[in-house]
Amino acid sequence: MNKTYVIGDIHGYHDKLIAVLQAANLVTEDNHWCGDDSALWFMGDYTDRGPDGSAVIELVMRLQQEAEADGGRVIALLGNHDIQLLAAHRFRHRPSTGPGKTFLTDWQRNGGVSNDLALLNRRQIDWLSELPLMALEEDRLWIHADAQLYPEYGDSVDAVNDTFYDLLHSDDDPAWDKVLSQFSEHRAFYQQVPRVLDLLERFGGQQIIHGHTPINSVQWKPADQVTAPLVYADGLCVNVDGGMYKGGPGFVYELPPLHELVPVV
Ligand SMILES: [Mn+2]
Repeated sequence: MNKTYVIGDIHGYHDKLIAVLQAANLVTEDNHWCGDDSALWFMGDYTDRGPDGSAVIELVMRLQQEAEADGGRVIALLGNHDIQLLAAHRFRHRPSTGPGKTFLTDWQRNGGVSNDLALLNRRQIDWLSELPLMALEEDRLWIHADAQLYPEYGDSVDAVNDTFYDLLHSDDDPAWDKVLSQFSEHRAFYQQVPRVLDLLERFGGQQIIHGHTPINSVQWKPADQVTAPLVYADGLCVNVDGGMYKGGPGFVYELPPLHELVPVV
């Protein structure tokens, strides 16, 4: 049976990413796909904060092609930092409502690394601008953030993704600005089971997989001890953000069949 793996927010930590992918036998010693027909999910936030976001983008793009050629799949979701990077590139000194007062300064204050912006090229921009904001697969709802913005942008996964595709190909900087501020929300699903059920009812799926909020900031334990996902909200939510930028090694999580996680009601 095909296996499904997921890895949380990378934030420029290319070497940590390589290490966990090699340990999971998904890439070879020289960093080529060897996951056969497995599926590997990336939850967004490829750049900012860490040293080499541009290399992370390049690696994910390449693995996507290699996996596809090998009967596997690499699925990459869009994260808010990816939108922030695109906004910094596109709008620069245009005013924002963020703390930095411009899109460029907001990005810098959120950990933007100048080299990532300098290296951002047409190929990367096109790739990032086409990433889905959410997905519904294997009866799971895959989203970057534990935040509440999603229903505002459509009634279905496809509708939301279409809205974001249009947004990221638009010059509507107030709309970009609004999205970025909405993504500053975290922990919207903690101890909020009814809210989680509402989201699942609207978009489908029995369980939410997300990143965006480092597990150590929820569990209050040292990031270097985080090597497994946080399953919470009665098993309805799985946080896979290992907090690489907080000092965590990161982890690759092989998703068990759904029935092993969700209590039968
Ligand atoms: Mn995020």
